[in-house]
Amino acid sequence: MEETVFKKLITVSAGVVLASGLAACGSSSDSGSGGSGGSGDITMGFAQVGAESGWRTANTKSIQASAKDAGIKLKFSDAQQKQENQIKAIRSYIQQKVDVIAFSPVVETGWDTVLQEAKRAKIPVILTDRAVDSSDKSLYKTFLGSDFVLEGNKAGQWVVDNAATNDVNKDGKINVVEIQGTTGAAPAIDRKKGFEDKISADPKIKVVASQTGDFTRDGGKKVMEAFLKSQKDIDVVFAHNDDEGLGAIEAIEAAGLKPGTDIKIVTIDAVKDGMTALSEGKINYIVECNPLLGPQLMDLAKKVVAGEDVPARVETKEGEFDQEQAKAVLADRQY
Ligand code: GYE
Repeated sequence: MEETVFKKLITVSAGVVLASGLAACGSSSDSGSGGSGGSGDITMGFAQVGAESGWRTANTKSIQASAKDAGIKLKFSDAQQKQENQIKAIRSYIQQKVDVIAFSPVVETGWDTVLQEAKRAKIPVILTDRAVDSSDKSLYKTFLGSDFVLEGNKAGQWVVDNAATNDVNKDGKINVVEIQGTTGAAPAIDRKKGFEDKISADPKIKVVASQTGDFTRDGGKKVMEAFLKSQKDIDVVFAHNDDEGLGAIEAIEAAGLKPGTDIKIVTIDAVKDGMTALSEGKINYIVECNPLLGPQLMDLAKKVVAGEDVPARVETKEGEFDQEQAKAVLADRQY
């Protein structure tokens, strides 16, 4: 039901897209302040990555709900995973003279020009969820999000700690196939690195194939289908998010194998669908990545607009889950 509301929002916003000069570059929408937080004067332009995953949908809802609660007027756009759309959205927020711009950069590089434009217009920028790779740290006020290297570390450590059971084919080698997130995105780069850093401790563990699934279920399914054809002995799948892991499950089942048993699966995010698969034993381990960034983002926005100092980096707290832990928390999972 919540999903329907989300889809409607995207559809309803089509008219606004044309009106704000963002034609053919994703969708955007405006929403009134409505809240009672007393900051009704602040307008935030938020350039979202897209709606590629369960994580992203939960993140969008969190931002929209928290803006309302904080009394911040939100202009929201969905870039459909394209950097050019995000750049257009940010330029239109600059033109509209919003008070603060927040965005989750689809890839790490290529932002300096548009961020300089925001700086010249004296509009503060907050990076949420994903970082940019820029040497000029004055182009944004702060970063709010997760430590993706640590997430990759945790996934890698789990493969190492459970080497005996992860050697499904019992040949003394643990062959891992990796389904990467969006090429060039901070979480894809950092999770890959964090994972490799940990598995390098055990020479039995090797990544034998690695490809991008673009953080989508369909992408994960297609990549896994190809891996099942090209690789003989797959012991473990490391998927950079739950959705890709869920797509891999479909491919594994279609090949007549049992996910979680014939091939072990470790993913990152811990959204409800992923946690359900974990509780059913189809995924073996999930590292949490928290999408509920809205409340912290609105707090930071108020401070930045008021000219207050904020920390350069604000990290979210996260855990990890095995099957029993997933069963215990599933019923109360919001997203
Ligand atoms: O893990 C994935 C989403 O940037 C942390 O993006 C985010 C990632 C998340 O598509 O599901």
